[in-house]
Amino acid sequence: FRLHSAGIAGIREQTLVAVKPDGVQRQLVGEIIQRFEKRGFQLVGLKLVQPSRDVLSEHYHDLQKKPFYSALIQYMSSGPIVVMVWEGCDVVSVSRMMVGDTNPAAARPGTVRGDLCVHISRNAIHASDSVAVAKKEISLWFHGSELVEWESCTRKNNYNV
Ligand code: IDP
Ligand code: MG
Repeated sequence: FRLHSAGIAGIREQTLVAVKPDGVQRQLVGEIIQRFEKRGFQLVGLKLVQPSRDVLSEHYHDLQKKPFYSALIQYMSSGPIVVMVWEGCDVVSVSRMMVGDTNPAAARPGTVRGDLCVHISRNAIHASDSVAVAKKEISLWFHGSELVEWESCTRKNNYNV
């Protein structure tokens, strides 16, 4: 547990989470936000956007050569998404655990994908897969002025710092 050495800095890690078009259409936004809130993470950015193909192609540039790439861009641009920045200790890796396997059929019950969806082509949620990628994704989707630094009154209870 690295908080003792990292102190306050250790609880400032941030990740990008997005409710994909199927999740918004299926009215899962509240449920998904609630899971991150209840876990104890802190919301520092939130917006509903109709993503452009330009931003999506940057967001998924690593997958350009995959056979499902064009279907993925089509899916992701098919309607509004909710993008969020969540902050907290180990938020990147913990969010990935909360999201579950890319393929919902393999996602464990208790995860977002394991509880709320069934197929890899409509898997409801995105979360950054590393701290470095999170930094890139946050700056791709948010202007600095859209992120709010605020003092959570639960910090002492969540982290004892
Ligand atoms: P991740 O979202 O769990 O990080 P990635 O491998 O980064 O998974 O893939 C990004 C997204 O591309 C997935 O969430 C899913 O929407 C889509 N995707 C990945 N693999 C497939 C596939 O085999 N068929 C269809 N869509 C896929
Ligand atoms: Mg990924």
